[in-house]
Amino acid sequence: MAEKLQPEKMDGALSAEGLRFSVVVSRFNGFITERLLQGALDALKRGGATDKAVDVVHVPGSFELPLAAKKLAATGRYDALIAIGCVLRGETAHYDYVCSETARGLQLAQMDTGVPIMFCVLTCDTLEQAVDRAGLKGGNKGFEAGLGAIEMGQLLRKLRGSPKQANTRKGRPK
Ligand code: INI
Repeated sequence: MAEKLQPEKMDGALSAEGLRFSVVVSRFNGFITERLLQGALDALKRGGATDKAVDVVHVPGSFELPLAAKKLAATGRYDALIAIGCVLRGETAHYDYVCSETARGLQLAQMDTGVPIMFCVLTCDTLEQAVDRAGLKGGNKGFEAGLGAIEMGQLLRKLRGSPKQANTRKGRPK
């Protein structure tokens, strides 16, 4: 039987040491977004981030997240960003516009700048669904986004061939 292929594997370590982060937070539905922010900061701290390595920026609503995130990412100061918002369905189509443009704008921002931006925008039908995801039954999506930011920040350093993540095998990042 042929030997199994053993491909090189690559991923980002879950260590925030030496990385810089920015968290952009929507004030709209702040009851939820502030809890997501606490979850994100908890993950960054547990990962080894220091106070100085993390900036927090507030914007009025989720719709404003993409522009602020893009400007922050373009400074070149950050390894990863976390965008936090909470959109709750109302009686009109407003919800759909805010959700789709926020998602589209954040994706464009990370693709344009090359800086990972975690999508921590809850899009819920009810407040109960949002509460569940901000520290109750569904965990805390901010915490998950914090872990994602660390992993993607490390992975991007590897992909850029940062000297800090020096290669130990010829020609390929470890
Ligand atoms: N912004 C939110 O972040 N969540 C919402 O649920 C929401 N609703 O329902 O209206 C919301 N609207 C504000 C929007 O993000 C902008 O701040 C506003 O339209 C000004 O541009």
